[in-house]
Amino acid sequence: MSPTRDWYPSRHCIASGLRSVACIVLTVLSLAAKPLPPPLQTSPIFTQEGNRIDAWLGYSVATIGDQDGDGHSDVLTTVPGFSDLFSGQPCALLYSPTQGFQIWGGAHCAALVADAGDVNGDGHRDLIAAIRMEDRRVEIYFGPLDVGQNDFQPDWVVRTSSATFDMFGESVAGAGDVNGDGFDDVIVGVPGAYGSGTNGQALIILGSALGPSTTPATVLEGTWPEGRFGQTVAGAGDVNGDGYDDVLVGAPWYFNPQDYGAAYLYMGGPSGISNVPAWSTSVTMNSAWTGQAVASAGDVNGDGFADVIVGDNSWRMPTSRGGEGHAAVFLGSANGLATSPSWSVYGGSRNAGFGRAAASAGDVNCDGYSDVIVGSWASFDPNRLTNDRVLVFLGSATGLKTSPAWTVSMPQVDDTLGFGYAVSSAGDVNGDGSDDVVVGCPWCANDQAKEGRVFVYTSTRGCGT
Ligand SMILES: [Ca+2]
Ligand SMILES: [Ca+2]
Ligand SMILES: [Ca+2]
Ligand SMILES: [Ca+2]
Repeated sequence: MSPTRDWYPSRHCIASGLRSVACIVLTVLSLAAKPLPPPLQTSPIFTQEGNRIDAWLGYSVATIGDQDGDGHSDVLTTVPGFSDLFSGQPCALLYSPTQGFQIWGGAHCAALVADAGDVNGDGHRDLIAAIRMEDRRVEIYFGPLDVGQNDFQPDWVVRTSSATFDMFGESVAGAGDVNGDGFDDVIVGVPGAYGSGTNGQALIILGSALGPSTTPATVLEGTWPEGRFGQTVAGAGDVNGDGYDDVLVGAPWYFNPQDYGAAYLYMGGPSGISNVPAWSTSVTMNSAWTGQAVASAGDVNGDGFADVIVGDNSWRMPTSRGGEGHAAVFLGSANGLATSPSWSVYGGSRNAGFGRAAASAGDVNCDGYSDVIVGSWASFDPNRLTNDRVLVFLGSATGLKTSPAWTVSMPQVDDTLGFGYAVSSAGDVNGDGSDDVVVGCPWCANDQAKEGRVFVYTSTRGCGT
């Protein structure tokens, strides 16, 4: 695709309110100039294959800041298909720009990894991992991760003993600091917890100087039988600016009876997360699966209130557009999240699967507005029209732009790849001041079927220009 026209003023110009003559001249010249190239490279600075059949490398991707202290953000990915090879042994993989790609000793063949924030308040970001092996459990490793060493033992573990069907840890995320005590908190999804009035759960677990609590402070409950409440969870940031972080929970199988799938926002406060949702959204469309992705969008319009993104499947009529997928951004404000989305984008063709993964991209173009990355991947329909793609949309004073500033596609149409199944900000991997992105393709194959692959893309311009 062609890059969108955009103007990228320097940080100096933003800070000075564009008052200087140089900035005015720069503005005029920029507006008259050719469109700028995409904010991110279209070739990865780094890529790694699983190199083993069914390794599923790239199933989950995350950034957890700079763990090895080299001044560059590091990237973590899971490789859950190694679990039989490494039974009980380390198999999460970490990419450090200065140390390369290596097995990191921990997260026992986790399916999912996420940035837990700083749950014990020691100034280091911690990692939360969900393991789906002989049992389901969730582990937290306190940062800094022992890169290059074998750090086998998690610092915190919660497991389910006999409830193998509750899907414990189907989703995990950092929740931010929901009760304002200075310790970051986490959220764990249990979408298969059914029975006795339970219709899926999400557990809020509070951090402390000693680490996370062993029991949840709040158990959020779904309202619809088998709605898969907790299939997705995310920290929302502070959407209403009250100083307490808020959380998102998706229930993509919710059906009541016109709404298909739902996403909920729960507000933080001095005593933690309220167990009554402050906001919800749903789509009146069969098999919409609203909430298949929920994520903080960062602050896409720079007003100081965190914004959120919600993905749905959008099984639209006519069926020629069925399954194209859709994502919507809802803006925060002092009153909470807006009822209607400020940004609403569809996949554009049958079974494009747009919005099955979505995340904040950080700020890839260094303009002070958060940007968003969306995966459009892996149709099960062999007749679909588009390749797997990943797109980045730029924030602005008026919100997220509707045309992507950066798009990368897999070269062939192949419904088994999954390029964009997992997407995340990578933090600032190359140290140029602007944020980079990481993309997982767990069923990519280059010799071994479903070996998986991960891609890191860096910014083209950096800051200060
Ligand atoms: Ca807290
Ligand atoms: Ca809040
Ligand atoms: Ca905002
Ligand atoms: Ca930006």
